[in-house]
Amino acid sequence: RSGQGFTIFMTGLSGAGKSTIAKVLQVKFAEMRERPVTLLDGDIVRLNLSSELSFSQKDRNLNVTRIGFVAGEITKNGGIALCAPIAPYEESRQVNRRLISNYGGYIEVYVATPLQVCEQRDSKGLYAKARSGRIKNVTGITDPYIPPTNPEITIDTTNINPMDAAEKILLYLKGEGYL
Ligand code: GGZ
Repeated sequence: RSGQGFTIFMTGLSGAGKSTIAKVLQVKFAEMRERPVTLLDGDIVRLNLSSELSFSQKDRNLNVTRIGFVAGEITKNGGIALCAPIAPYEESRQVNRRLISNYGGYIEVYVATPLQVCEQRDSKGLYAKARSGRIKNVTGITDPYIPPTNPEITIDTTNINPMDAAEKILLYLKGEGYL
C-alpha cells in the first residue's frame, strides 16, 4: 500500500478534537514528503464548498458526500485527504466509504469524546447558544449524532492530547502498510 492514496475521515461532535488532530497529522504528513496532503475541515468546507446548505439531515448528508467526492478524487490521484466534518449520519458515511475504497484507503476515525466534555470546552460557544435556544439543530443537543458502526479507529480525547491521538492514527497506518 505504499504509494497508494488514502482518506482519513474523522467524525464526531463539535469540540471533540477532529480539527486539532487533523492539523497535527497535516504537519506530520507534509514532513514525510511522500504524498500531497489536503485538509477538508468542516467549518472551512461550510464557508466555501457548502455555503448554501443548512443543518437539516438532507443537507448534512449532502455536505458529507461532497467532502467524500473531493476526498475520493484526491485519493485516486495518490494523495492524502484529511476530512473533519461532524458527519452525524451513517448513510452518508457509508456512501463515502464505498466510493473512496475503490480508489485507495479509507480510514474512518471516530473521535468519540463525550458531549459533556465537548460542551465543557465549548471553544466556539456553540453549545451555549444551543442551550439558550439562540440556534437550533445543534448536533448532540437538539440534533442527533449516530455513532459509526465500523470505524477503523476510535479516539476519546478526554484524557489524551492531540499529539498522542495523531500518533495512534500513524501507528495504524504503519501497521496497514500505508506508511
Ligand atoms: C452543528 C454547527 C451548527 C449546528 C454551526 N450543528 O465546531 P465548529 O462549529 O467550528 O464546526 C461545526 C460546523 C459543523 O459543520 P459540519 O459541516 O462539520 O457538519 S455536518 O457534517 O453535520 O454537515 C460547528 C458549526 O459548523 N455549526 N451550526 N447547528 N454544528
